[in-house]
Amino acid sequence: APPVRGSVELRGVRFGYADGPDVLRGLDLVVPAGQTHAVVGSTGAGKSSLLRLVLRFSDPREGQVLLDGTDVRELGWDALRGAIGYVSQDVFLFHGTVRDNLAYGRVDATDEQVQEAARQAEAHAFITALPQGYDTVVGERGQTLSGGQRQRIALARAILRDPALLVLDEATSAVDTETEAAIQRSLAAVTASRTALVVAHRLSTVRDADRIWVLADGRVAEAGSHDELVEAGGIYAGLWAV
Ligand code: DUT
Repeated sequence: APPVRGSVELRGVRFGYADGPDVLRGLDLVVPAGQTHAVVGSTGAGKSSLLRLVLRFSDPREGQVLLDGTDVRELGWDALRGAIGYVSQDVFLFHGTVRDNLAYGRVDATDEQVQEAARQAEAHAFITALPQGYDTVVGERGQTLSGGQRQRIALARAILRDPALLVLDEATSAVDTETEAAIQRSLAAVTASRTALVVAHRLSTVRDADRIWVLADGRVAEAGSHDELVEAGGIYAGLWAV
């Protein structure tokens, strides 16, 4: 098997928007290839800004963002887009069939590959329960899917594209416990063989992470495993009231 890739490193990253103040003030963070790391912190702590830098939607004022040891500013756009699967909070579904939405970015995928990805992402069951199954038209003015269903479609999309790194901005919307468990299994399937950086809003996601980074005021305030951070009794413990 090829080596697992997708390692991420931020070195002394300072960042702010336009001519506004610094939002990130000297961030150092490493996600080794193959691991799943979670980023948590209160609103405005800079979690989405961190993801923006990894995706190169923005560049830092100072410091470096590295993907597999190469500064993302030196990677071509095709290489960057090919290496990273991005699942945003607002999953983009276009007006088309579920199948076409799943195969977005992988138009060459066979029906078998599409269905296998959907199975892994825990999306197959609800898709087959739709009026026309995989041929059901969704998206703008189409069949409405719940937030949890949309996120699982996006995870299936990511499985199909097989990126080295998954960057996930977890949805904040409340879901029932059954959906929560399904999303959890889906996430476990996507992150099993690749690197993942997740802005986490669910306790179940951070519990499973190899390492948790707690951002506060644009800095890493705490880092460690769930148990270590609970034991420390700091910001993390307060966030989840555990
Ligand atoms: N900010 C801007 N312009 C933007 C986005 C954010 O000035 O286009 C500011 C708002 C905030 C800081 O940057 O003071 C950090 O925002 P970010 O969205 O990175 O924080 P978050 O931790 O992701 O917050 P949330 O959990 O509310 O998404």
